[in-house]
Amino acid sequence: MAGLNSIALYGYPVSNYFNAVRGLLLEKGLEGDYISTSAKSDLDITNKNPMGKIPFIKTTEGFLSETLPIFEYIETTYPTPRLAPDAAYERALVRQLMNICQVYLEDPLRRLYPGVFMGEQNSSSVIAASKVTIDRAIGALEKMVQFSPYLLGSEITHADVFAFYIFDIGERVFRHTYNKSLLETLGGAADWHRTMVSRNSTQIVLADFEAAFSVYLNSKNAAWIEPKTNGWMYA
Ligand SMILES: N[C@@H](CCC(=O)N[C@@H](CS)C(=O)NCC(=O)O)C(=O)O
Repeated sequence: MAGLNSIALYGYPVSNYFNAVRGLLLEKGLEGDYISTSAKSDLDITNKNPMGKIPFIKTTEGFLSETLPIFEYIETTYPTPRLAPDAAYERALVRQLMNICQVYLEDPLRRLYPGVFMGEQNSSSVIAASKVTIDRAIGALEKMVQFSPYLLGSEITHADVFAFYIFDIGERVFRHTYNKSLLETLGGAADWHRTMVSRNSTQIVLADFEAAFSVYLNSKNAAWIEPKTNGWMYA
């Protein structure tokens, strides 16, 4: 990777987690090639990421997986420009938001992927259970986010980069399953999403996502059909 001799990124651009790490690297000015890898449980990958998931990175000291610790590692290794506050409490607030997004928003949305993106059916119990957790997460986020214009203030942080890729794919899942907009459900999120889309890093990541996602949806005979209209997410 250009300017990124000590970190190599593994994964593929359909993954919101992979895209979040790539987005952070780009925000740090660390664009370069990545090593295209799909998630598997074979030895070839589990000796690099014990869970066999993507993304993972290779550092000068060894492999590292799980997106939140990868964010932390990148921030410590490449502190400029800063995307996480120095002060312990403020930094922990950023992490708190990311954790809530990962556990209570991303995870229940992901449980719906089979019926939306993978040519399978979601059971009514999964649809109902996911909605309960997503609603609770949105209620929590309403209490936490500022949208001024970023989630936690005037400066972009890890929370924006991480949450953006959850909301971006989550909008598709939520619309398809519940027939309403996730971005509209969290008031102010549509403007924040627009702000994030306008960033150079996001444009690069989304260009690769859209190309790879279209191939993925076709290969899975997905129920979700990607709208062709520009700005459909805000309609
Ligand atoms: N907790 C992990 C989640 C990563 C994850 O779920 N990656 C997906 C792709 S978006 C994956 O590898 N799925 C395949 C699998 O679960 O086996 C992280 O923070 O990186």
